[in-house]
Amino acid sequence: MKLLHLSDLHIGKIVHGYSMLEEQKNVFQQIINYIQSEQVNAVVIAGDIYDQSIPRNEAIRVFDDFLTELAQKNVPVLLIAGNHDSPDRISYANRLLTDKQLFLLGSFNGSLQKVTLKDEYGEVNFWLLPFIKPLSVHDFFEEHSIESYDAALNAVIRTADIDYNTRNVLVSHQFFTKSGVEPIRSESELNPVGGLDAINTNLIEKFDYVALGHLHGTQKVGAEHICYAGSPLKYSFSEIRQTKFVLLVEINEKNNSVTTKKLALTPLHDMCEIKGKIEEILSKEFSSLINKDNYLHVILTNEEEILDPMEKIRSVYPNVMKYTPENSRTKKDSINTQQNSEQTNLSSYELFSEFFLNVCGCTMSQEQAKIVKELLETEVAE
Ligand SMILES: [Mn+2]
Repeated sequence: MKLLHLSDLHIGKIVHGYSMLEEQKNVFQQIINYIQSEQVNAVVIAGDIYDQSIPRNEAIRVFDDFLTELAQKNVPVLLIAGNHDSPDRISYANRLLTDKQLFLLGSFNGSLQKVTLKDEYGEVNFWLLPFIKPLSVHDFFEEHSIESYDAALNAVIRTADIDYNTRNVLVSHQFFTKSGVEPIRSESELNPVGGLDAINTNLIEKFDYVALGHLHGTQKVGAEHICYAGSPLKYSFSEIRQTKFVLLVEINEKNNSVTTKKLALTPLHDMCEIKGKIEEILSKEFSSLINKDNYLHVILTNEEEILDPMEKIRSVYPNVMKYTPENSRTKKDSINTQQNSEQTNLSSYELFSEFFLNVCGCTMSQEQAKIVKELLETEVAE
């Protein structure tokens, strides 16, 4: 059986003010082409369908078109909600859609959901697990104390009726790590604080394949058969050096190794970074070497302040998304902020007083101080 594993579509995402919808439509067409050329038997979408829990109308339409086209190709689709999705919206009409071989699971309802597909070697069980938090799982397992993501996954897997003598695929959208191995992370993932959400891969090693979503860089986690497909497009400048892929997974007889192959995706506009003084960057010599359609992050190294830098850059590079000054002043500032944040244990009032002093050059009057204190108190009360 050949699966196409994708994840983290983030349909409707806006990156630095630029809508990604046209990019997304284009990349979905590439995915449809792969389904045809590789004769794929099922498509697994491991969460973060939309970028927002209440997606914009245009985003819903783009997903509707994609899903309809998959259904018309008669390819079963196994899909779960990610942390960006609204579980109920993803589950909408899902009982009706199973007739079309579309298996959409938004909410966790107490146990892993099984969907069985068949190939020439027999049955393959797909276990669908939408994104879960310890608190949301806790209600279903009152006898256990579930305080961590690791404990939550443990309870879910342990209570599932999985026959490991048959072939099993887990579809999940959590942050899995192999102890001691640092994963590749991206800014667009919305990292939760610390490593509290990390789950050890020991819990899922017995599956024949684990189709993961959540991390935006394509990667294996501690084993050949536990994979993050990554997002189909670059969604932040931290991903500029990544190539984006969907994974073609081939599952044969039980215990015959599962193979994965990366199929590359090409964006309409690539995302890159250029660096230099503004006069260099705007020069013909420099700009003729750059694809001007690309989405750009421009790092300006001029020492002096530049008036309307974005406008100047845009006159040559229409798709500039962001610029950052980088000179002796900004380097000094960043050292200062680092030092400040190390010693910051100040109250909101103290922080504001400091801010006022920096901006106005004097301390607040008694009356001003009173207003700020009152405002801060109402803020807390709400
Ligand atoms: Mn994501």
